[in-house]
Amino acid sequence: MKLNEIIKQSLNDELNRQQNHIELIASENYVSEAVLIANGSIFTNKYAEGYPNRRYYGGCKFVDQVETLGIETAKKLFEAEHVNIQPHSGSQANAAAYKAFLKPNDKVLAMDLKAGGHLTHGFELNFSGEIYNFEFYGVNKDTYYIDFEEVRKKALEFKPNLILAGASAYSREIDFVKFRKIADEVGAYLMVDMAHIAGLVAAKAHPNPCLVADVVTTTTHKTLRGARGGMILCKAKYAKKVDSAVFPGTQGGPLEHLIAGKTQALIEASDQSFVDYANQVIKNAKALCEVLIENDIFVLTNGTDNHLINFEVKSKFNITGKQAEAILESIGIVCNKELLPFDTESSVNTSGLRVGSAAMTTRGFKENEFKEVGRIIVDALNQNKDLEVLKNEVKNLCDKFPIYENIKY
Ligand code: DSN
Repeated sequence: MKLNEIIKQSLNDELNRQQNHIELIASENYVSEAVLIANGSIFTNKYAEGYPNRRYYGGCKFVDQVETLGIETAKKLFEAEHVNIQPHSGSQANAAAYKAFLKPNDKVLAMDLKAGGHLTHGFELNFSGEIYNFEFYGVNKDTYYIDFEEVRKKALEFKPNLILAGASAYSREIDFVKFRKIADEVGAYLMVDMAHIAGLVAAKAHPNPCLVADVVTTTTHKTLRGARGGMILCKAKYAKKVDSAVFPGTQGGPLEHLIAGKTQALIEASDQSFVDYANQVIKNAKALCEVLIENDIFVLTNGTDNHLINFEVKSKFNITGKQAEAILESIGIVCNKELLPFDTESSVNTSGLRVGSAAMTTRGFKENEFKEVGRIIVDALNQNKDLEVLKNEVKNLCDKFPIYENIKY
């Protein structure tokens, strides 16, 4: 069978889109061609319910080899005692982690979605908010850093069964040891969702939550630059309950082709070149941040320690985050509107943007390119320069840093 024409055309269009845009969505990246090969491999055909060497299907010898390699590579990379590499996504990883450590209606203290948390951290319309009893901490109104006084106060009052650290939109190093101390003080489990920063953790460019948390969840496709999916890392004493919560608790057959893609990425992340990459990601985010701050844009926390920057557009440019996202997309820069802590706009409009440096660092951008991107963003949002001129500048930058030269559908 030939590839359907519409699918073929869409894949080529998407390839062109990815080549000709500056990708600043903080949760996105460009995987290696090797990861793409693994993702699209013949493991797609294989059922393998269960775990390596204890499956509910025959013919699992080769998927066992790869899944075991992925688990062992992740254990070493993250200094974790046990790893489950089967969750289909970060949400699935969180669902399984909750199931392993909590009963329905148990209490969880997590970061508020409005302060930078995630849907699966207790949002009322999400399964997490429906099944468990969530209370939230936020960030300090002056500094926009996590307010540990509030975390401790709420923990003492609420007496959660589990405290959850980790965020989708937080640009500063997270002090997991402080969270551990508070969890110990109130007798709660500590869970960390390191989805955004997993690549930085792997490269030791961010403190490692696996050293202090009871359980750590992550996606594998953000800064970690692997196949789309999830992973759970935990202490050995929790291995059985975590594995049971993934299968049969919340999932059936694992996606072994994506497990191969995750494994390939974990091997790539074990190389010195990935350490260099992760450090460059941080340098690049700082470079972009500097340009925004120099141009009097309100950057939350006044900087960044990781790959991510949240900034306000409403007061400086008199537009919403939604409008800013559209203007930037019209010149070839892709990012997302962001509801900021204490935002007075709706979640549809928002006052800000979230940008990240992981993807363009993979393409080879260094500080100078990120400074240029910062200047283009400011010019575009100021709306005092011809957008066609800026669009050409974006295109020229993209042309200098090609992607997937060997791929055509
Ligand atoms: N939606 C992802 C993000 O963009 O941060 C998190 O799952």
